[in-house]
Amino acid sequence: MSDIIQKLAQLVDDAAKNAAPIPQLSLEQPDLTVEQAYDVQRASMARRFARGDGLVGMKMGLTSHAKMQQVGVHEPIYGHLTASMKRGSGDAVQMSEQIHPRIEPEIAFVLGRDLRGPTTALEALDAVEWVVAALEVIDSRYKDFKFSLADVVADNASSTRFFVGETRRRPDELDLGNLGMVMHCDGAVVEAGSSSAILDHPARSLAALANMLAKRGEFLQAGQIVLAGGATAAMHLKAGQHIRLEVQDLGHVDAFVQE
Ligand code: OOG
Ligand code: MG
Repeated sequence: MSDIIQKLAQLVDDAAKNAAPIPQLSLEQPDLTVEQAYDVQRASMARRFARGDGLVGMKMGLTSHAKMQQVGVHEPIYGHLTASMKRGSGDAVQMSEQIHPRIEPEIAFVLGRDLRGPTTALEALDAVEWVVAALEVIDSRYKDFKFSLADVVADNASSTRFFVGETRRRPDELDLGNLGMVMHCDGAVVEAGSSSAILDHPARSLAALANMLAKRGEFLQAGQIVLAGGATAAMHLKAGQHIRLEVQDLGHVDAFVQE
C-alpha cells in the first residue's frame, strides 16, 4: 500500500505544482479509505517540505452547510497550510498558478499555546491568542472541481492560498459565535453570513481539528494559524477582481486577482 500512497501523493503534488487538473483518484482507487487519503495528504505535504516550504498551520473545511452542499461532501475535513500559501491583506493571487480557483470567507485563529485533543470547544478557545478575518482560495486539483471525500482529503482539502487580515482580537473581545461576515467583489456584496454557520461556533471547528489530529498522535502548535472553514459558499475567481471580506469587529481583508 505504501507504494500506492506515494504514487497518489506525487499525482496530487504535481497537479498542484503545475496547476494541471487530474482525474479523481477514486476512479482508479475506489477502495481508498479516508484514513489512507490522509496518508496521501501527508506524503504530498512531505514532498513540498522537501522543496523548502514550511508548515504554518492547518485548515478545516466543510464545516458549514453551505460549503457541504456546494461540493456534495458532508463531513468536516482538514488540510495543511504552508508558508508559500500565505498572503497578507491587499496581496494578490495569480490565476496562472491556479486551475479553477474559488474564494471563501473564513475566521482564523492564531494559537498562543499548543493544543492537544481530546478537547472541547471551550478548552480549545483557551489556546487561542488571536482571532482574525481570513479569505481562503481553494483550487481542487480534480477536473471540474468534482471529488469524493477521500479525493478531497488526499488533495490537502483543496487548499491553495489564504489571506489574513491585520485586525487581531482576543476571543473574549468578540461575540465569536455570531459575527457578521460580508464578502464583496468589486464593491458588490456576493456572500453574506455569520460565523455561526461554522459548526454553530468556530471554536467547535478548532476543537474538532485537535480531536482529529489526536487520533494520529498529532497536535496543534503555539504560533500556528488555523482556518475554521468557509462560512458561505465559495465564489469563482477571475483576473481583475478585488475581493474584500468584512467581518464584524475584525475589520477587513482584501485579495486581488491577477492574470
Ligand atoms: C474543499 C475545501 C473546503 C472550506 O472552507 O469549507 C474548505 C472544497 O470546497 O474544495 O476549504
Ligand atoms: Mg476553506
